[in-house]
Amino acid sequence: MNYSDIRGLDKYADTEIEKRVLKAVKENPTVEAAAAALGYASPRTVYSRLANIRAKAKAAGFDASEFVPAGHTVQGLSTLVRLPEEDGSIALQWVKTKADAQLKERLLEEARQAMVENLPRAKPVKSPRAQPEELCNLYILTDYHIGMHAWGEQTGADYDLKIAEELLLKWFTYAIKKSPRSNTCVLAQLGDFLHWDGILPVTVRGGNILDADNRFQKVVRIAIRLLRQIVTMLLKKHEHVHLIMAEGNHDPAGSIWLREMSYAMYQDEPRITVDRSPTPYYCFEWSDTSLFFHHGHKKRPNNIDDVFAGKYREVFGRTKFSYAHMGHMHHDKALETNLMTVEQHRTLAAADAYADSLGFTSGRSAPVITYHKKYGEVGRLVISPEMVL
Ligand SMILES: [Mn+2]
Repeated sequence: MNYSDIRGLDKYADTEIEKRVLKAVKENPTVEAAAAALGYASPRTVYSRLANIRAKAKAAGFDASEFVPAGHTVQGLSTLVRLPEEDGSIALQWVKTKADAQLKERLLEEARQAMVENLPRAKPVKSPRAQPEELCNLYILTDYHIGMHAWGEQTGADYDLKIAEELLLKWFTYAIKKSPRSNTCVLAQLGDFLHWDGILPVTVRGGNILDADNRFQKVVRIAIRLLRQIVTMLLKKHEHVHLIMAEGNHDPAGSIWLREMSYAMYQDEPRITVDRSPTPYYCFEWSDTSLFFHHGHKKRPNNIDDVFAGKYREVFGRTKFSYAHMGHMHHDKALETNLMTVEQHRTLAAADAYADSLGFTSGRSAPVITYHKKYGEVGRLVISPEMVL
């Protein structure tokens, strides 16, 4: 006898001895073992107690078919009845079932529906009123290092998950409000959005321990929450939002799921495009203006112009103004080569103990740069944390 034979019988065992017998049958592999555990000389006493319980269950309308698993139907019952000269009672009953094909299909469909329901697809946001067609705002966000921990006493400014979340939302609120109206915008997240790239807070290449705040799942949750809010805010100002989630040296894997997640999340929003390029060199074309992006971990500002011109030969060839944007070093640098203007940007994030120990003291800010279809860069707004906090 196995456990399933006595399922549902507990509520009909109403004497102490019957409860003990049911418990022993549940806990032992055979009725003989249950009898031995109860101190009975023979299993007959156990059978007899079970028969009494079943008789009570039957009188109360107990129905074995209630044990039919989901997606199955009853195919037959097999009953072991005691001899009439014993007491003629039911000793054992098997409920034989088979899979119900239709029901199974329905259950699978329900499961599928449930899974689809849970996929977080953003709802389309109402379009803003007509914006200047010829302008495109570029929001630069680089080396934000979500999950980094900095102790102000040591580094000059505190930084943790809470500060990072508050600062970025305030920065974008301000930047969106103060920047010129424009039809299109590019959100260029230039890499190192996440401070580390897996369960252990260590650098990807060297395995050096990073100052972290603190659980990776919290970092991921806040990163997603921030991006969704920022994108919704951008959609209220701009007709078209283009997203770049660049690879950084701190988040080579993290940036992959950031790109793919953004793409899946906004599939139903025709006003958003997402750069899913797996190469760490990105490009956006705005009529006569071409914009190029790279974190800065593979190429430095002084030797990157030919990489962009070569990799995006056609875009480069048909545009008149070319600008490359980079991060990684956390401080400002700009140079103009024969091919394009190359700019390395500051970050909004505070310095960590590592940067402090090496004597890096970069200023903190991020720009919104406005490009005209015919004239290239026509405006720039630089916003520091002090301006928004
Ligand atoms: Mn970096």
